[in-house]
Amino acid sequence: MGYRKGTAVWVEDKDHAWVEAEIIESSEKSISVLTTDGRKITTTNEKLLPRDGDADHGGVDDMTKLAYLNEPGVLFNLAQRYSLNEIYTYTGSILIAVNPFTRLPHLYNVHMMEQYKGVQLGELSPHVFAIADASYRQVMAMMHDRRSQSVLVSGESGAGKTETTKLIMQYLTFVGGRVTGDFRSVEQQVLESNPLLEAFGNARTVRNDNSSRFGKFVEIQFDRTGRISGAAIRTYLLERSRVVQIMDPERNYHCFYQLCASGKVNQDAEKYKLDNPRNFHYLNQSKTYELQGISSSEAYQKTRRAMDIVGITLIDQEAIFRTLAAVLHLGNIEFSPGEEHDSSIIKDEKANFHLRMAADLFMVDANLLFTTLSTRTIQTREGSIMKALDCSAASAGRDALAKTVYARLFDWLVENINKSIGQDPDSRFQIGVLDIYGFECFKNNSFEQFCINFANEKLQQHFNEHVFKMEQEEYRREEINWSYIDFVDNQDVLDLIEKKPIGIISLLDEACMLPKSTHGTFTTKLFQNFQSHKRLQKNKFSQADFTLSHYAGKVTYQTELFLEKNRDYIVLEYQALLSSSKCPFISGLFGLQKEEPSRSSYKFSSVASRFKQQLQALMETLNSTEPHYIRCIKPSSLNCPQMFENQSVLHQLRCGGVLEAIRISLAGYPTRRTYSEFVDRFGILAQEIIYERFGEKTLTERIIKKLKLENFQLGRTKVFLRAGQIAILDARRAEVLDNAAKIIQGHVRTFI
Ligand code: AOV
Ligand code: MG
Repeated sequence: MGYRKGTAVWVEDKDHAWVEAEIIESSEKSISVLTTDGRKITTTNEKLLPRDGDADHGGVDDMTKLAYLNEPGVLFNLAQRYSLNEIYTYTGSILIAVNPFTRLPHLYNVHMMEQYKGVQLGELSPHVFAIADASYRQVMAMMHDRRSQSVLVSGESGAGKTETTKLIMQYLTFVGGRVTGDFRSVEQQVLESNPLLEAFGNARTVRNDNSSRFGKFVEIQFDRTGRISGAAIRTYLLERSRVVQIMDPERNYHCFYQLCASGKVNQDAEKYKLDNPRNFHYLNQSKTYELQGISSSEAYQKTRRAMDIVGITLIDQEAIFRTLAAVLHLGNIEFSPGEEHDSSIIKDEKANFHLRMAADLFMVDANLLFTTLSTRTIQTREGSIMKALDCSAASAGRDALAKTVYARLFDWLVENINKSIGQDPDSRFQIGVLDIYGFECFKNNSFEQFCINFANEKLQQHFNEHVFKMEQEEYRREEINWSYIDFVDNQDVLDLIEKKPIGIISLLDEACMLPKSTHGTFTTKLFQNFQSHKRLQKNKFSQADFTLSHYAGKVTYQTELFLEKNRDYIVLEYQALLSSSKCPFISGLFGLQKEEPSRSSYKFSSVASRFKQQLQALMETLNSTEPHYIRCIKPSSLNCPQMFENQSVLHQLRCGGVLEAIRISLAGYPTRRTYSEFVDRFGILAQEIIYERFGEKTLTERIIKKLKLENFQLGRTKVFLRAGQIAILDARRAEVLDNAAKIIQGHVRTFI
């Protein structure tokens, strides 16, 4: 299509993704445009997209109101709104939330919550409260079509998922709370579970000072009258390696620093000999100890208070912090080679002090702790023999013990928060809120990224199906045909990952169980089984890598640590050591599972398979609910307010499936206008009939037919147009207006 001079367009740009421009010349061979920042560019048709020259500078609060539902249109609408501190925008019923990186208290006060109560989505400005309210109203709807709801919050690290989740919970406890003023009401407990879990499951990373290192699904239960009557929290895949290994400028879990700073509050730090975090190996691998704007000792008090409210007894609180202290001392136990070949002894007096401290705090025998760390029992046909471990094996074992203890402690917390808040067995309706890690693609991607991206594929499938269904429903409501939509789904990637008996996870589990397997044999087998799978690629340079084409882009995984990280073995010696603790809390952490004696002292269980099962259960829950989607966007990689990086936002819109949702919509009839909107804008194209006494629907049809457009549908209240047709209409409109202007000018001239 040739462009008219002056047509408003977007032109592709290396730095800014897209820039605003106008056509200055357009021929068969080349097109010249003038950008609004004054550059003249010669370009081609593929690098141009139509732009709404009449767009309002304030942007639109719903993307579906854009004249051109294309990538740059969506991007600039968000940017424009963000510059006005309008951080929320709808795309149909999906809420896009752009992280403001600054507190906006006026947005979230009680007055705001009151305003959104009971108001239809779309009547007020887009807001997270509007989504929360919509889910609450659905739960409270007439008995016969009540359905459980879920709010799925996604986005990359630092995009604002956790903050958004907390706002939803705040709103739900506001509308569904009792006015009792009870310090330990269910609502308070639900709210306080957040800071508590954050203390133990969040840490500073390069992307986010308060990054969640676990996934979380909170199900809030309601009774018949719409009051909150219980809640259940499920968590997913806590990052364990962080307990023993961190890199500057990241930190370990917040709770460790809080404990070390507790000296100003009570005697914990002194009692446990934890004066300074700089003395502990698990903390001093990174030089970052403080968080900007946060006092660790105040945070410690907040955690204690949250524990009080949630209902963790003082005795258990003491045991929890003592266990954390034991983990820190454990990390300082160093080994040096013993006299016997490949054996180890405690390195020096200092290490010995930490050994005794750790044993004291775990309330186990110090000699047993040492034996557990420095030897391993191997079962043979002749009976069991004790094998000494060399220094590196002993240190690795020490770290494994620390990780296991921490992971158990975290699970204990979740379990006890659930017990304390209590489940309402009579509740039939819930609102679930999901705060799970977004899609990740780093320079180096390991097993964690594989699991996280697997989870995102699952959720993406759910999202696509939902968007697709919503489209169909709109068409059905408007009583038009919709037999043409076809979209690429991601079932094939999911099969590749999780299908039994042969999929990536199955092959990985197999490799973990066979003694001679390595990550190399695992990848070889993978490529043998999926020689020409279009979602799987080899890496030219490294045999041990594989690349998956995810819905959000390609990710290359380095498999070096896949086998090790997938193995969640429980070393029986650790179990024996800690269940011998005189502290019931600690022995309780380890007395739960009765392990069957096996020939080796390792018992393999697969992290990936367990995660897969958890996801399966989550999907089943979600499938029985009506979903609401919130896509969080991180506009600035520097976490600064009022910065908007186009390329990165575009990438996130793509990963979050926002553009995919738009694509699905484009496959159908993306442009929909009520008949009166249509006639208002395009009536000018058929002036001869506009004053006749036709209804707006008939007028619309006449206008479209006059322009010989095909492929439109007339619904009950709206006209539906295929992609690109609005551009034709706009071009004709511009022509007519142009001519009219010339005629007027002509008149004016003759007049003068
Ligand atoms: P995340 O949950 O998406 O990251 P957070 O919810 O922790 O991200 O948000 C990161 C930071 O952004 C917060 O600590 C706030 O400083 C700021 N922020 C986010 N939302 C808002 C808001 N609505 N108003 C003001 N500030 C906000 V991760 O857990 O890392 O994936 O694993
Ligand atoms: Mg988070």
